[in-house]
Amino acid sequence: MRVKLSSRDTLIVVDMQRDFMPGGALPVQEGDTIVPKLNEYIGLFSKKGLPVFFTRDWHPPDHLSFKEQGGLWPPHCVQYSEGALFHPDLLVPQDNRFIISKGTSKDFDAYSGFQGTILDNLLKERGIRRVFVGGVATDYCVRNTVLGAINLGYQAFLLLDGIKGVDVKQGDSDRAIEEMLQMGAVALELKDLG
Ligand code: VGL
Ligand code: ZN
Repeated sequence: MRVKLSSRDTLIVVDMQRDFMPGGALPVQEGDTIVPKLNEYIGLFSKKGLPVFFTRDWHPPDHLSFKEQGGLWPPHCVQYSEGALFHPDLLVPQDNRFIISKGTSKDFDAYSGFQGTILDNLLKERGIRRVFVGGVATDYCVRNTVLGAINLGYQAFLLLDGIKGVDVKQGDSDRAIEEMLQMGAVALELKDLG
């Protein structure tokens, strides 16, 4: 497949933060291995003058998703902590890039970059119609961001060579990919993009 990028396209890089990388608080196995590929996507979109959005988990220390508060996860991506920083090798351009913090209040979690954020507004005011999504985790925040985009009327492309999942249950990531495709997402790899 060949997809030609246009001015109505954007890249959304989901949650490429230290805590989601090997050695972090909530590691995604091999999560760091997609950094070079994501950097290529980022370079491509940037070179074409297209905006790049970076979502990040940005939790208060007593966030409801943490085990101590009865949630599912160990504490991760606490606001201003080292674990909340992006992977040190991730290419974050100086211009035309936006950082979207989510899960920022204690009583509300957000797996989707659209939940409780102004991401939809920022895309709409720029006339964006198609979103290209990569990052972690395939079965959580990537899945929810892709499905959220589709529900909001965007065409979503899933960057198959730029995602990694956690697989709390074996096969979760594969099932999430199937579900996204079923809901209308289109699977792509870097070589498909012009
Ligand atoms: C995520 C679990 C908890 C993710 C965020 O980015 O996929 N997963 N918080
Ligand atoms: Zn989280």
